[in-house]
Amino acid sequence: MSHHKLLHLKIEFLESSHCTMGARIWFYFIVSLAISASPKGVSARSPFSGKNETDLDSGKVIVKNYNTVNLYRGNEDETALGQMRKKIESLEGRLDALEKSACKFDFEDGIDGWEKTGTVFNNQPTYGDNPTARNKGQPANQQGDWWIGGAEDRPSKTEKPGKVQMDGPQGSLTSPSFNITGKDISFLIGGGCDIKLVRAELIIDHKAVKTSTGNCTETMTRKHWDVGAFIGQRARVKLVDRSSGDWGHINFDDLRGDISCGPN
Ligand SMILES: [Ca+2]
Ligand SMILES: [Ca+2]
Repeated sequence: MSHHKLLHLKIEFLESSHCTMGARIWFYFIVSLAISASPKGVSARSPFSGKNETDLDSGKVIVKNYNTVNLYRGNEDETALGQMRKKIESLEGRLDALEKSACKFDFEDGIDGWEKTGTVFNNQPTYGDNPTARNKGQPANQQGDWWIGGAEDRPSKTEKPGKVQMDGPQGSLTSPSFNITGKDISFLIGGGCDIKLVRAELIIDHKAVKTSTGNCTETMTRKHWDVGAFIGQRARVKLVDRSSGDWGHINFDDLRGDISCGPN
């Protein structure tokens, strides 16, 4: 039974002229017990816990706390509002996470959204540690299972491990655009080391504002760009291969940092 109904019952019973004093006291005692035993009645804010509610000594029963029910309901409304607010915050958090996950540049789901020129990136991304599969002695150090290996030729799990296309093919691979939200962008980079020929570029307004290259080893290492000067701007990352000579390829994976992929 709700507190509201109990309170009404109590008032009606106590106001009845057929009710004896002893019966009134007992009734009050039973109703109070019922309320204090109910889950909500355990609360210190029970409508029957007010100090001026009853005056049993004088033989009168005065109900002064009827408004407390509304107050109690008000508290319940506040609790419901608080829960709603928490739900909204949780939904906002999930939306935020979703937006960031859409900005994942780790090639674990392929290279959809990246723009290709030339032929060098036609067989990308590369599955697994392909250099180790051919005993190169230079582990790819990729993030996850998939990465961009400019000289590799293993675009599926079923392809023969260790297969290469070598340094001949050239071209570029440009990421979808993203917002720069802070000062740090980082990525794994490996392969050639002639920055004039093979590199990663940060493109803003059609210009390369940052560049980076590998260390003439297949093993990728993490490098950082300080992009504090470009916060709030829209950017893309472009992988460039303009070489067919020795170490004429670039390896790349796991672009991350202070970026978001939502609209501006
Ligand atoms: Ca990866
Ligand atoms: Ca090449």
